[in-house]
Amino acid sequence: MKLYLNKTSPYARLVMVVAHEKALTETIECVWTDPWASPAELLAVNPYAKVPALVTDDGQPIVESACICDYLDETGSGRRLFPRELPQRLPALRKYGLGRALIDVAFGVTIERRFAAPDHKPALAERWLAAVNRALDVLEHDGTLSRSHEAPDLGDLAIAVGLSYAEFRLPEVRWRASAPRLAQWLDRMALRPSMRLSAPE
Ligand SMILES: N[C@@H](CCC(=O)N[C@@H](CS)C(=O)NCC(=O)O)C(=O)O
Repeated sequence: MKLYLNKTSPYARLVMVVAHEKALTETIECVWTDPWASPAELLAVNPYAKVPALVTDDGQPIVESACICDYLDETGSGRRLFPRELPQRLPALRKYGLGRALIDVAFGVTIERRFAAPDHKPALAERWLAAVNRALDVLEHDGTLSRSHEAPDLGDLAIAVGLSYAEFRLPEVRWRASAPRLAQWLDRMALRPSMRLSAPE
């Protein structure tokens, strides 16, 4: 398989975390790509010029991190990260939604700031920053997270990627003091090889 990715994309990181958890990294050729330069090789795989994008061994392109994670969960070995059946699927689904949306708003703030014209009031960035703060509060009070670092599902992994991306790109949020349980959980999650080996340098 070929995976188009870059070092700082939280979406690409989530895919790499899943690849590690499913023991698939040896089968993946990483193609380090700057999506913003819209290189022809990426466009041939993903018309949206985004990373991550995957090409399977039989040449099928898969775009969108959620779809790529699903494919890797299906084809890799070990525990299922996104359980198929209820009732186990429900908490995973709930956390996956929260984690993916955290990635979306934290990435949205970063990108709006990066591309905003100098005289532009970053109204969406402010809105999304407020959403990040509300989400941190919800996650701090989510009792189901406490032991999940031992056998995380896809929802836990998405939340961990979202939190560490927010910490990396939005250091002004300083959430650790107001969400100490969540901070402790993230520190435990960060010890997993999948998180360590996919961390941006
Ligand atoms: N919904 C997509 C988002 C992917 C995405 O926005 N990737 C960013 C890098 S973090 C990108 O390639 N942006 C280039 C662009 O939007 O033109 C996914 O889940 O894969």
